Amino acid sequence: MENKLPPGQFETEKWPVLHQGEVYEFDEASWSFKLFGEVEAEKTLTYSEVMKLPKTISSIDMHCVTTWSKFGTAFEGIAMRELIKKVELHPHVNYVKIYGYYNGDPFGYSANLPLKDLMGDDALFVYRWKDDNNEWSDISPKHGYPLRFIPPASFYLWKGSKWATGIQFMKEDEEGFWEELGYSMTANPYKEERYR
Ligand SMILES: Nc1nc2c(c(=O)[nH]1)N[C@H]1C(S)=C(S)[C@@H](COP(=O)(O)O)O[C@H]1N2
Ligand SMILES: [Mo]
Repeated sequence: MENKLPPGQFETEKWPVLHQGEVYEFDEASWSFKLFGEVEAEKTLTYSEVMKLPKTISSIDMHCVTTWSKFGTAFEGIAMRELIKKVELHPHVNYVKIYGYYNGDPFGYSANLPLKDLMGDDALFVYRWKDDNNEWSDISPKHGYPLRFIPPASFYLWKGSKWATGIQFMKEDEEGFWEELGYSMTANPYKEERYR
């Protein structure tokens, strides 16, 4: 399955830019990352607290529902499983919603995902990538700086919230930004789950 082009997709070498609304401009003083929902105690982390968490480097394939796929981009970031360690989850938490900025609203964008699929090295909140010159550089504001979720390749890239601001832990699945507009809850590119 890996490195195989999903149906209806074409391969691109460059990393295209796609989002709704304005590009968020990072301000460390007002930035924070919130862990909330079905947890014993909610937690809000500062930028430096997030950046002190253990790092993961991994190479991830990206599949955008607008039909481009980009294979094997190397990212550095913080794995979902590291962030989860900061809170105590209630029993039966099966889904998460990952939030990001939309036109100045820190919780204006969101995407829902099943938690069980996000425990590996390929579910990363990234801040750095190996760029077109094969050098490590910060991801650009347009790609979601200072922190941007990249989902595993078994999900279309709209599940990857840019300018990430928090994770809501949930017992039941719940629609995010694009899902409310008719896009797939499960979004597997290999099964071409674009709409529902
Ligand atoms: N905050 C936020 N994140 C977002 C979006 C958005 O509009 N706002 N668009 C999503 C969509 S539809 C896609 S395809 C990817 C594109 O990511 P890229 O521009 O880094 O390639 O970002 C996703 N994350
Ligand atoms: Mo998209």
